[in-house]
Amino acid sequence: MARKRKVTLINGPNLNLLGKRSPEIYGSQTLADIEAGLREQAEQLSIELDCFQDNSEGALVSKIQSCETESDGVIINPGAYSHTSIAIRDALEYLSHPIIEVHLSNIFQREEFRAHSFVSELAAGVICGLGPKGYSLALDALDEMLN
Ligand code: CA2
Repeated sequence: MARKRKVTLINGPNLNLLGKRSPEIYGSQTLADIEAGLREQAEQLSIELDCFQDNSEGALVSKIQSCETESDGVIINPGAYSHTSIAIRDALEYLSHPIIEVHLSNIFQREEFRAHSFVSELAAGVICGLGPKGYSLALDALDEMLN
């Protein structure tokens, strides 16, 4: 029997606050709600989903490094580190698996500093502005890529 495909969902700083503040920008679903929906979707697709969130850059870098052996594909919302972190970019560059970058908000409609992400050039695809649906679309895209 074929080995189950593994996808890691990584969320960066402050995304643990989803649903608790700023619903006008980020919506009303909590991160736990989003992860639960994605786990259901993953089960339908016979994908093993690992969900991870951390507020610190080092923890995110370590998690990304572990994905090389622990995962077949990565969905990442690096939060504000998208716009600042060369360490996260370098860790992602070392991965040989497909990466999909997701942002809940449309980063191009906001402050100018959000319009550049160090991650985007490494990503197989970038989804932004569609709220939590973006994670679901990313999982569907990885399902196709990993088949
Ligand atoms: O739109 C996105 O998903 C972002 O990655 C979210 C980051 C922001 O820095 C990026 O520019 C775009 C911020 C996440 C903060 O999340 C909060 C959620 C609820 C309340 C406060 C912050």
